Order: sequence, then C-alpha cells, then structure tokens
Amino acid sequence: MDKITIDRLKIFCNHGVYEEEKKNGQNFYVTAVLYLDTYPAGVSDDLTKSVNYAELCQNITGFMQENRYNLIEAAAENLAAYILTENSAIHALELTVHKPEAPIGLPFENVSVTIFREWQKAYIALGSNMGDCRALLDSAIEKISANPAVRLLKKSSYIVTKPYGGVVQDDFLNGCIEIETCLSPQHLLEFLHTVENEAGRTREVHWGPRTLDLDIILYGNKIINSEFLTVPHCDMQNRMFVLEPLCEIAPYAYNPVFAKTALTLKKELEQCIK
Ligand code: ROI
Repeated sequence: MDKITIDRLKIFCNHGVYEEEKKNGQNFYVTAVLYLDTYPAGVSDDLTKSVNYAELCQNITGFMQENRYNLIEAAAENLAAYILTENSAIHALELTVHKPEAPIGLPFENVSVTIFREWQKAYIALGSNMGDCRALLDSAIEKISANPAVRLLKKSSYIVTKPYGGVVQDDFLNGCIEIETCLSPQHLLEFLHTVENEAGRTREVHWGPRTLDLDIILYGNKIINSEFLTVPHCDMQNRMFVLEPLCEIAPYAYNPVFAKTALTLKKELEQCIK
C-alpha cells in the first residue's frame, strides 16, 4: 500500500503522570505514517481524493491539546482511533508519539511509543432463540454499527434453524454481518460481549438457550488461538447456521486454517449431512 508520512509534528500539550507535567505542559512530537491508495489522487491531481495533510495536522494538534492522558501509550491509542475513524481513505496507520522532554532525570535523547492500527474486514455470526429474536438481532446490528470503530458493510437475511449441539431447546434465528473494524480481535470480542450483555445474555447452560450470541467467525486472514479467542471460529465448518448466512453475503470469504472459502466449506458440509 502507498503511504503519506507526517514527520515529527510538534505539539505543546499536557500529557503525563506527574502533576508538574499536567500543569506546565511540554513539547510532544507526532509521527504518522498513513497507509492509503494514493492512485486516485495521483492520476486526477485532486485533493478531495486524498487526505489533506494540513487539515490532518491541525486535527492531530487539536486532539492532543483537547485531551489529557497520563501515558503516551494512551495518547497514541486514542489518537490512532481518532485518525482512523475520521478519515475513511486511511486503511492503516503507524503512529509514534515522541516525548523528548520527559521527566527522566538522566541524559537521554528521546522516548517514544509506536503503534500500528488498521481497518480489517471481519464476519460476525448472530444468533438468538429467546424473546423477540428478530428485534434482538436488529438491535445488536444497530449497536454494532453505532460504534465509530466499526463500519457495517453487509447484512445477511435471517434464517430459522434447528438447534445444533444436542441441547433440546427452541429453534434459533441466525444471521451474519460483514464489518470493517479498527478494533483489535480482542477488543472486538470485548465489545461484542457488552452488546450481548445489554441484551440480557446469561451463560447458564453450555450450548443452551440465549437471547443473543455474537461470534467472530473470521477476522481478516488472521489465525488466533488465545485463551479467550479462537479465530477462525473453531466449529464454523460444522455449522450450517453460520455457513448459510455467511455464504449469502460473502461466499468467497476465506478460512486461512482450512485454506478454503466459505462456499467450499458449505458444499463439504452439505455432502456430509446428505
Ligand atoms: N444452533 C443453531 N441452530 N443456531 C445457533 O445460533 C446456535 N448457537 C449455539 C449452539 C447452542 C451451539 N447451537 C446453535 O451456540
């Protein structure tokens, strides 16, 4: 991807842990490497097809001066989210916050933090089999879309499905959405848990009835096996209630563990259950 770099934008502001830093302020410098496609602006010579770096520098300065953080990590994190959500042309961002006047009490040249954040495509499976299922799924999608760090790209139809997993319970209503997000997989998971909790989700019976279930099915082409999260979803290949709505909106969505598309996984599952 192409990039535009803003090098060491000087900003006087008041971030820091110590009272003196909060009161007196000091110089910070921001370096931002913006990853975007410069081709449309390159061939048209039209500023509206790119990022206006003068305007962005003003906005970065405003953000750094209007907000206060103890840590340069927090300043960088929040500034990155602000830049990515306010500028749809920027796909990814490497951001450095330098603090060369930090109160270290020893001779040093600079201290800085550098983070990389990007928009990624992800697929979320939705399910409900308690209460007004349709209203619960609609409201979940509304809440997900209202997060500035998420853009809703596609939404499948809802389908009624028989419960999978052996527990005797009511039929489910299932669907799937395609989103773009600049939340990390872990933060996306935490956000989805808050949406589930707001829908009154409790976790009583394993694989039992639920008001709302939101599962990350795919996140870019990342493979994640952490204590809290497995992506691609570890059982998606066996779940027609996931593959059918997924194939409706993204038949060529790619599962990097199996090196297969959603459509191939669905065809294979259809063969299995025939
Ligand atoms: N079965 C169906 N049909 N739909 C679901 O959303 C669903 N979700 C689950 C279990 C209980 C495994 N079974 C399901 O989590």
